[in-house]
Amino acid sequence: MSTTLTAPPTTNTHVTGWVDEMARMCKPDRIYWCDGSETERERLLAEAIDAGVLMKLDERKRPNSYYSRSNPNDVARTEELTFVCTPTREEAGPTNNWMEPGEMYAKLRGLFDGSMRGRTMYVVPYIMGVPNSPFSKVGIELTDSVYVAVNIRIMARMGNIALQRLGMADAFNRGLHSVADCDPSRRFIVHFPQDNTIWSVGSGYGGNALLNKKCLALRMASYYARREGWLAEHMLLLEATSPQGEVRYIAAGFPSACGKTNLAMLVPPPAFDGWRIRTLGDDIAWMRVGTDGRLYAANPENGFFGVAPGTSMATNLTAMKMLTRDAIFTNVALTPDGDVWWEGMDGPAPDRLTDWQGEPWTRDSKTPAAHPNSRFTVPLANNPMVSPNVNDPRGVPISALIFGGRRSNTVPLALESFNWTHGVYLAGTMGSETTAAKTGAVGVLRRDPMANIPFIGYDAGEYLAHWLEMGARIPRPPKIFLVNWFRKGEDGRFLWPGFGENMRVLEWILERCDGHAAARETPVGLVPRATDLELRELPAKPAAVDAALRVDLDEWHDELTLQDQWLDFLGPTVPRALRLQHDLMQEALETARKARV
Ligand code: OXD
Ligand code: MN
Repeated sequence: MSTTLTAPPTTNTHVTGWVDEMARMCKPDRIYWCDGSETERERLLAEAIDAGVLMKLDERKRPNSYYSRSNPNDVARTEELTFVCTPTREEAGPTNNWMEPGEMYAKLRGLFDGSMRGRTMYVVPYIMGVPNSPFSKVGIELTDSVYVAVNIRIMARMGNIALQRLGMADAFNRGLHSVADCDPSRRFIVHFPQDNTIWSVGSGYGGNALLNKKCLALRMASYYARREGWLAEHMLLLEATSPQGEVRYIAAGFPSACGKTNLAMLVPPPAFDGWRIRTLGDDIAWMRVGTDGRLYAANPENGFFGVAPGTSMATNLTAMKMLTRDAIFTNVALTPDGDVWWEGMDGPAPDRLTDWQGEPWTRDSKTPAAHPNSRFTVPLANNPMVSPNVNDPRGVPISALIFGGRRSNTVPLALESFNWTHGVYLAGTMGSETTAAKTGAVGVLRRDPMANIPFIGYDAGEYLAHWLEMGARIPRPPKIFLVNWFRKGEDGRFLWPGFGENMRVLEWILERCDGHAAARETPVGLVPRATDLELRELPAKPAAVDAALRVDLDEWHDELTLQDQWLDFLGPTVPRALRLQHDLMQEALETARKARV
């Protein structure tokens, strides 16, 4: 029998009955109900330090901040071990792993049976979204990881507030998580959308273990969003204020570790004096049609779980400021004086460090000091440039939807779609070179619809159909754009300087939304000419900008072939409108290729 350390702060028998049932299976020594209080925060942190899970960083250098090192076999999302267990395989579609739900439950029960022996089961109730918002959702995660409990406390509104919001209802996500023996051969991250249930075993990594984030707020939410007529997307949210004081909102989707956090916190270059970018979110957007016919978006998270390497004063000043305190760092390097370091941080590397695996590191070391997917977790409120509207329960009205992949070729710096269907085609067939945020090879081109492929909780063809239907449901839809910050020249160097300079592209996009800026029509979309962009003081050569903006008809010929293969792979549920869109682009492209010779 487990000892209950704190009394359940609810009489909701749907909750208490389920916690009892899960405890009977996992057999923890103790059960602890998190209330979300400040006292509890200290208690959990002390427990984590005692258990060797967290280390306190030097209080003078990095106040109220902690360091954690994971098992080296557990440093990224494991998509190959992530499942969506709908009643039929077709419902999960070709981009998800699938197993019959009964069979999967049976397999996982075997792994969870007794997995929490000798450990505490933390009951972590949370709300995704602003508590008084129609957008928000309640979940409860049962976990044997104190690291997970303290991270969810940062990433969501956690504790009694969630149980109060739930009242006596049954409408909560049931998350069960055990690190168990952290063995990759017994690691599963499994979604049962029909039961509003997620079971995750064998990993403590954020995206696999903080079930509120990728599992609930994207995979499960996307499943419900389709049924209920809204969108759950892998997108940042930013607020742009022009020198004239006009405020506009942009949602932008990029694959993991492709600069969402940096774009959400962009600092405009000096030539953009008077512009201000403020952040609403850096990873997830829930979007619904508002009563005024516009698309409204809200960030369901309350914190940032960002990639550390590459973050510096030059690339993301705002992030560096928000990380000066109250953060948890995972798998970065440790300095001898109790602070953190990662590759890409300003200045030269310190002489000596302890690397992410706990080994001594010097500047001559051949391996990186911080893991390429090392992370920080920090509260949203720490961001000095957070938007004052971040907690608006209605969300914010979106002017532009931007999608971007990491493409060393083909895709120009910016591309505006001709209309909603064309935008859904461009985003739905988008490709991106893989990064360290997931296990497996890095730099491999894969198709990543809406930068959301790891997180679409159902058949991807149906997902694209849902996007088309959403267009028909939004009386005043945002425009859809593609961008590419990552195109390279023949010398292998990036053509566009990126980071703050991306403001130049954002300005063009906002002006296009207002019908001001000009663009050139190409067979694949509307592209800015160099003269359509504000390029004053840009630290790049005009030839590089021209190359970044170029639509190469031959590259696009190959790209359209790959896109066609992708639609074939997705299969019969791909909407016909997207097939026709492909054919239309191909015809236009071939006409242009013939006209060229
Ligand atoms: C993330 C990811 O952690 O996309 O946000 O992997
Ligand atoms: Mn992400």
